[in-house]
Amino acid sequence: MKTRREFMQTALKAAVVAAATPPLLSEAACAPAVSLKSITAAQDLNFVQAPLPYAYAALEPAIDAMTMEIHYSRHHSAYVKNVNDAIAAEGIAYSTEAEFFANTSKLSTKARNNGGGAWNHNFFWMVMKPGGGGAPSGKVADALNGAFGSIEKFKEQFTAAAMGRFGSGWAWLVLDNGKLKIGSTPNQDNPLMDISELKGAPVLALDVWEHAYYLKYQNKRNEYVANWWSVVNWDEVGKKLV
Ligand code: MN3
Repeated sequence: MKTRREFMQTALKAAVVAAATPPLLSEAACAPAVSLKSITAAQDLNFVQAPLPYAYAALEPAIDAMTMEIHYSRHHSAYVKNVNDAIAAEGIAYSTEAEFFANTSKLSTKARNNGGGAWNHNFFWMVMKPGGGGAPSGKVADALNGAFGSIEKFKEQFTAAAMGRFGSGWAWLVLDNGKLKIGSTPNQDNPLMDISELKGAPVLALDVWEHAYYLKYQNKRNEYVANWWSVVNWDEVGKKLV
């Protein structure tokens, strides 16, 4: 049995690899002009749960360890398993995540919801880090100031999107044709989906499902959102602005 230290070292190494090759962008960049489905079924899309790049307790006090553990090891892992089950059972032939989401309108509800859940959480873990938050600087600050007038106005608008999403869903900052936009999606939909009203490449995301905060915050989504800013990984946001 691995010690916790060994486990974390393995997880961190895997996270470094994952960070170097974001799944969507790397697959999109390598997407073949012709689907490989015609060549071999082994090329079928398979969603992977990225290793959590920090310990369950690392984002405390903003996000408590038990919430992180349940969120990652039960909710997220279930989305990954269920979307892969749907892909296999339904013979879904897309070979990249980008292609899968661009054709969401043709997918089953199970494939749509669980595919979104698999991708959205992989993205969410990456845009947070222990000791994050603070004021963004450099090109992130320039981009947010340019698009929203000030960092404070950006945070206000993003918070409003997170608070205004009725029921379960996500708040997003996206880059759409060079323009930064804020919005939200219901359930596990995301801005890569053809059916989404909000479209663009995700830059920052916040999970506002109750499972993301209820153990610690109960009905106080506003406190969860306010504290979440202290773990935002602005370095990762900057990478997505390139
Ligand atoms: Mn969630």
